[in-house]
Amino acid sequence: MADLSRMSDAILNGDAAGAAAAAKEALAAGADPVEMVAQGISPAMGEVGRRFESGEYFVPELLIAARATKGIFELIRPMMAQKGAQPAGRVVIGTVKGDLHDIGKNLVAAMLEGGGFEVTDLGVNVAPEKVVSAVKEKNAQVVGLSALLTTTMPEMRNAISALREAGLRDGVKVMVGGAPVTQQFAQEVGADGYGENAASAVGVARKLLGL
Ligand code: B1M
Repeated sequence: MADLSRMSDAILNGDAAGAAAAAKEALAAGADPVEMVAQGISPAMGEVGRRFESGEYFVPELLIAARATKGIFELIRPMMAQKGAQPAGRVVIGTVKGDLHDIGKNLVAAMLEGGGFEVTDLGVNVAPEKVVSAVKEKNAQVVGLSALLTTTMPEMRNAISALREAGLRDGVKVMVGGAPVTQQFAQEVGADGYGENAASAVGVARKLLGL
């Protein structure tokens, strides 16, 4: 396993050029892109969130750390996509209406891509009707919904209701996640699965599709 500590440190310092350079070095040393997300980017961004909560970091530090991860994703995304010729399944993912947090959702999307899924990322502030049209357009088998605010969690229920009203609910599995979301909440809103973190989300999606 290549040393990912330089890449993680660069993310924590918001050093986009250093993070990309360290990621290139790790790849050259044989690092697996999926492991780079699970064992490098994901814990580093978790630590960024922790430092924000404890008052060590403020909004600018958060945003430049997130920007540093984007450069790494640009490097590794094509390599992740090459891994599997046949997609494991088609996933449509987004952060729910009213919610602009996308760092965790981006990690989940990257891990799913690395796990061989074809992922359509709808971005943030995704209204239920947009979920419905994307499921139709992409013929999606899994819908992934992320929420970071307690005030936007009910949008998960709204998106699931919209799928039901559009007659699509039986043909698609819904996975939910995000810091305030729990297994119990997932059951309450009628989701099929709950992903606690980016790494476990891949296993949940596979299980939902019986893989
Ligand atoms: Co905001 N924010 N934020 N924020 N922010 C939180 C969530 C908060 C807990 C901070 C706090 O006050 N302690 C709080 C919510 C409180 C609550 O709801 N009870 C909060 C607030 C209040 C707000 C604003 C309202 C602040 C304001 O303006 N007054 C505002 C809301 C804007 C909006 O959305 N409408 C706001 C804004 C922002 C920024 C823009 C500054 C920035 C977001 C930048 C971005 O995402 N591009 C931001 C950030 C960064 C945070 C914290 C610090 C970090 C979130 C994060 O990225 N964590 C957060 C506090 C915290 O969580 N420590 C906070 C790292 C990330 C890797 O973890 O997102 O949990 P996470 O994702 C994990 C898992 O949850 C899981 O896997 C991921 C990787 O392992 N997961 C899934 C996530 N989605 C999944 C989906 C799945 C499966 C697993 O399946 C589909």
